[in-house]
Amino acid sequence: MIVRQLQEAEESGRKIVDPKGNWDSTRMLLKDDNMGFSFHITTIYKGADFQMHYQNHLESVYCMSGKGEVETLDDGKVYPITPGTLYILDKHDKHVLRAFEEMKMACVFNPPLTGKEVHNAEGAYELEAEKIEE
Ligand code: 9YT
Repeated sequence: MIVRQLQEAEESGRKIVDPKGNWDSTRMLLKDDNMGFSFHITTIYKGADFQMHYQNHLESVYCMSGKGEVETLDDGKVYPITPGTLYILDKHDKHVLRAFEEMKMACVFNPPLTGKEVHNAEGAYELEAEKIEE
């Protein structure tokens, strides 16, 4: 069994900060743990308003705290996000995320991230990013 603590994960280099300033993500469980998914605790900063399109991954996002909304761009639907909301990008949906307050999210990716992914120009993660060395 593997046990990790959020604070220790942050301090050991697992916390990745978005170069565009919208979020940070502590990748607590990654591809080399061999679970078939990765698990991250993500903070979306207040006022963030940005587009993503995970062409190479499926992602589910559970809101633990804060308030915002997610808009799917193909149909223009807007879904409020409050604590307890789970949104599931089951169709690689192109979407915009907006944070009216800082939001704390638990995120799962399939296939798992390798470590240091940040968004490319399309708002996607490449499949083989650099690993986090501990
Ligand atoms: C909700 C979302 O996708 N935020 C961007 C960061 C991502 N969750 C990650 O890399 O953990």
